[in-house]
Amino acid sequence: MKTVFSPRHLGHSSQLELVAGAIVPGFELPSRPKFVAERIQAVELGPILEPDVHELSTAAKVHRQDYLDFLPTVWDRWTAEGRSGTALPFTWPTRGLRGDVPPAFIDGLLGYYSFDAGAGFVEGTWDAIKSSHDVALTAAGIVQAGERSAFALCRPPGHHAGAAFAGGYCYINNAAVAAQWLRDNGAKRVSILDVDYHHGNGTQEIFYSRADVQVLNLHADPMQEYPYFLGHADERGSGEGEGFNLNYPMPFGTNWAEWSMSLEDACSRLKAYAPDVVVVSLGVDTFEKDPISKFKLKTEDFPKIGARIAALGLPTLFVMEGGYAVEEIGVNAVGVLAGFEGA
Ligand code: OKP
Ligand code: ZN
Repeated sequence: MKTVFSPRHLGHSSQLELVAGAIVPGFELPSRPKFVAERIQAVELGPILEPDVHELSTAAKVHRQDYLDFLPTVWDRWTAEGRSGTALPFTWPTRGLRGDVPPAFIDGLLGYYSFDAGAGFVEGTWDAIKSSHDVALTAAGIVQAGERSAFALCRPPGHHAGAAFAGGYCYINNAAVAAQWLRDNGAKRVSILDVDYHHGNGTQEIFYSRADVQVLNLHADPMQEYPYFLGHADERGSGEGEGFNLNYPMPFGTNWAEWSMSLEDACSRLKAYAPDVVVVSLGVDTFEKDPISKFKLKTEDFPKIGARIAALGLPTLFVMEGGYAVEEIGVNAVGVLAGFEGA
């Protein structure tokens, strides 16, 4: 399996986050993909390629143009106010406030174009976002060209990013852009299977009223876990998209025996949809030792995920999402890929 990866993610660093009332270093560390790349080399999964540069025209079909125009301007707007550090929002247009008028000033714009304070900007953030997007589209091109699978080693991740908002470490929804590109380049139907511990609220929002992209999400119950305000089982799509969004919320403590039952159901629903290609939002934060998650999957379980997906017998694009047990992220993520290849 070919991997696509860009070192340009490294400029996105020094993130901070608010955890239990304290501001601490962010968990989404620049070192994460290095452990994955090292493991790919150690097990000889296949070559690691640099991405081609892609235009944002496909991204503009799943994101709002004004949002895409805003992202590259954040750091300049921030420094124009004499600021340094990390650009972060602190006010959001929630119930009772107007969400239809973008303010003119940077602090207001950051709130308007986000749903939480989990996606800050430093000088290198936009370049990292763009490189992650390019990684996803380059890997999609490998699958479209006829290979059975490819791995987009994206950083930053994407599945919390919606049509016009960042949040939860995500800015551009890499898996959504890849799915849209695959639709535009021969695939009649695409399934997105999101196995990250957190609900992919952005992916759900983007495709919620569409029948041409099926979205299946396995995740911690939003009654207990981030992102809290989406991901319930009764969210099944709307209009033409009715029935094409499926959520599998699971309680804290879920282990392989329980998690794999959701995977089995999702795979049978996916099979019935008969897509031309599968996009896997591959988070490995379901791991028992993940520092921000509360599921109980073990290292030995990850190859079984890959093997189950391989049994679908469909072209498959893996897109990296979460996973914060930095030392083990390589073994676990590559475990899924090796399991897919039958290694
Ligand atoms: C991104 B992905 C407060 C907790 C918020 C945000 C988690 C984002 C996960 N600091 N945590 O789905 O792995
Ligand atoms: Zn996650």
